Amino acid sequence: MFEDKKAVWLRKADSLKPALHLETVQPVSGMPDHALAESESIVLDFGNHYVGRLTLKLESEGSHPDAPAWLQIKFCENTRELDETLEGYHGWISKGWVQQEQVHIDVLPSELKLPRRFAFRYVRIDVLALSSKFRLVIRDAFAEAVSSADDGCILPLNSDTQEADIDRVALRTLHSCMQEVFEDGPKRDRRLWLGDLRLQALTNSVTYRNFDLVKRCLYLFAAVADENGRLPACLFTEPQVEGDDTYMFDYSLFFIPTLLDYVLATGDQETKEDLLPLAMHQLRLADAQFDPETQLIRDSDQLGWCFVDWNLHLNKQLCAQAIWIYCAQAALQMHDDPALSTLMEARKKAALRFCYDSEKHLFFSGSSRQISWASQVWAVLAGIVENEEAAKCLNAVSACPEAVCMVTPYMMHHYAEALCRTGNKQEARRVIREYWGSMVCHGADTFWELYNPQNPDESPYGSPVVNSYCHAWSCTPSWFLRSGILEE
Ligand code: RAM
Repeated sequence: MFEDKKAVWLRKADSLKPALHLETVQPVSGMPDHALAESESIVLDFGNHYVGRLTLKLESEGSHPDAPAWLQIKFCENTRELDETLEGYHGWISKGWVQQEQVHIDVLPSELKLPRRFAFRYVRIDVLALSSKFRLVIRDAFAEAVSSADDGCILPLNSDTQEADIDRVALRTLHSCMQEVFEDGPKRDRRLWLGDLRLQALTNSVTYRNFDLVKRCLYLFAAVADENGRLPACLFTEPQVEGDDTYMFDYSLFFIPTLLDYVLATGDQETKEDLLPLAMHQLRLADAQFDPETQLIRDSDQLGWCFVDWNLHLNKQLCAQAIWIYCAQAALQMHDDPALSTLMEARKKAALRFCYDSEKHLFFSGSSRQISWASQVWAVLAGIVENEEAAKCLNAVSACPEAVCMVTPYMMHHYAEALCRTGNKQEARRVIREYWGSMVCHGADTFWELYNPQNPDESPYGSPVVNSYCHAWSCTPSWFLRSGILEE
């Protein structure tokens, strides 16, 4: 499907590849004032989060080096990573992501230019071995930082200090994730994910306004649709553009609101006409997962069939139903389709009939009738309940201690947006100040992939050692603070 189009779409994406802005940066502290002996460690602090390549100018002091200098160089996005080790890590995500190198330097003086791109504020250098006859001098250290975001575009934000801090960190998050595509995290896993793209594009529209990058990413996804026209959850760009073999119900559908937001922000009708059939096709593909009798989506216990949030206990059935409805609405804003409209209403009714307790004002999900924050949030965003009823639903979940909680800034974004939708902008602002503000209080320079205030060590991967501390989907406070959505 769409086979005749893919080569052209890929060419369009290629032609929109951005030029990266380069910046040479140096540590603001931590440069040693003495020659280092074996077993010594230092921490260079670059003063902000950067994505780039490190160069060290190394020399020796004492006798002529009679052995290699053996160094471990660790790149950390925040201070907690400085002392973390890989020992005992048995998580399901590769430990290859941990930004740690060991190098042997045979000849001194020399310039060590690490080829790999890292995401970091801190660089810890451990001298694993020298000989007793010489010491190591770090004469100079600098990094060539890269991003496709142009900070010159950013207008100052008129707000109090806390919100200005949150906005600064959110902007830095987006800045570091903006490379040749909107990456999900420059530490891990550097791919273009549809769910992350949607929120980055939204924030980009009121900050860096690099719409060509959004357009490029839309075309990249279009070019990697599979033989049935289904969009993968994410894609690789190296060594050549290729879709991942991971599909998620919600992520494929999010192509639709991402396209809509892009068209609304730019008025680019040509791209809309070009990509709309593929967008509409995602809704049709999703139909196979609905029970034609009830119009309720069939649940699944397959991990990741639908993403929603990283809480591994979350049942996704109701969220999936709501996300389909939400995306159908986005499609209808681009294209009138009475049959789709009727189907959407039927699916709203099904959610109310089979999954809503109208006395408690709570949606439940799955055969265990699970109550979660995510279900209420998505039901509100999809307009399954509206106005006062929607407000009651969000109030009810906040008074329900057993409700399965939200653990990612990604899900918190949707909560804050749902609050705005019910008119409770004050509470949305409070949530942003409390949740993202608390990461700032913990010293965040960029916002994290995962943050559960109740359990700061939480990781869906088996250990926080592979968590990413600059993660695209957490950049949306700048959208809230700059788009006007929080204004009464
Ligand atoms: C994480 C990725 C990405 C997200 C997926 C579903 O592994 O880092 O940000 O979209 O999960």
